[in-house]
Amino acid sequence: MNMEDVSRKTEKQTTLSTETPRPRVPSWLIVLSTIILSALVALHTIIGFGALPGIFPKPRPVGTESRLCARPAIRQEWRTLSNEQKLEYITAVQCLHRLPGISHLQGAKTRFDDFAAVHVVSAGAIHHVGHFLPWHRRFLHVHEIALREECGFEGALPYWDWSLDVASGRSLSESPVFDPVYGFGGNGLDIADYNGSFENHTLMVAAGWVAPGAGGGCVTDGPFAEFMLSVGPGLNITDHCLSRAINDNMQKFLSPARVAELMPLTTFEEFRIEIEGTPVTKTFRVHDGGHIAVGGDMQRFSSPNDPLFYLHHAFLDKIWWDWVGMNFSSRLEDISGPSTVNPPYEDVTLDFELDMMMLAPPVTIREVLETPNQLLCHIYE
Ligand SMILES: [Cu+2]
Repeated sequence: MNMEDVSRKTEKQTTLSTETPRPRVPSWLIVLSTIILSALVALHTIIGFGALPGIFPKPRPVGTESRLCARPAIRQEWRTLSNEQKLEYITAVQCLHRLPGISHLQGAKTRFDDFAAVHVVSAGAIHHVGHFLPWHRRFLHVHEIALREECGFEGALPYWDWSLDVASGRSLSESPVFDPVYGFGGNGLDIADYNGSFENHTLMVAAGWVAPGAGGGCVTDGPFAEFMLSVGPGLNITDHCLSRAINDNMQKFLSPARVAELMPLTTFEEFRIEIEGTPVTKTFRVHDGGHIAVGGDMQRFSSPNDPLFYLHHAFLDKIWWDWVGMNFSSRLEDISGPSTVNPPYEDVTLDFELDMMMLAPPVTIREVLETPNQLLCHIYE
């Protein structure tokens, strides 16, 4: 093919392409499409961003894109981790327990104790208040940072979805979190006349609440057998072993239905009360239910003495984040509740500071609203 042929062919193609008739879109179709699109956008705005997830991605409030981190850590349910990942987490917790404490709070000998000590000292100010969930979110994050920076942990904090154990129909003690090798060990030694962490099980049964679980003594198997602690139990400062009293009578407060019924609550005020439980509610809810189901140290102000504290609270934190995700536009910045346990009450605001004492600098509630932001940088699987 010579140059003339090429130019003639090109010219022909050009001529052909300009001569091909363009499909004409009828004007009535353009008008109809515009109306349908506008209606969808309006509907989406009115009924919430979570309502049409398949059509629109979850939006972020204007200006927050730069607040989101690029590669958030993925917090997984304990049973979805590989055995290797489980051992990495357990090893990191044991490492924290070997490092000397820095808080100088009463009784805190190790870095692990530091966290229990701050929780004990803060306990009267961080429960049954508006910042209950934000404070614990930040507390878990600071603990996760310590595991990473001081113990070389490269994973993400796992969580324990106890509703899966309830749904299985088996005893809680058969949960993978209580595995003696790839878990946190099982129940405490059975104490015959154990009357509960508060010596009040007899009263609780009489009041028609729940019968106590067996155990009550030291955890005897697994990586935390004879795990020595110095803060607690409760407000005491005593060298003691990690204790548990696993209580299957608490299962009814930890079922999938109890998690599901939190989701439709429309205000943060209802949500925070319903997730936390007694004494504001008359019977247990998922927060106090999980603490009492494990029992022993986990049931007291010194509950971070049990490594399961972090997995239990991580699941509560996931439930809060899931709840926000149900209606992102109205729930993300919804915060309420008293800022103190005792009067005169003032409602917390987004500028309320979450005090971690010497563990970490304070941050505001606003800074922990989104788990995948630059500060927290995690999501839940
Ligand atoms: Cu707490």
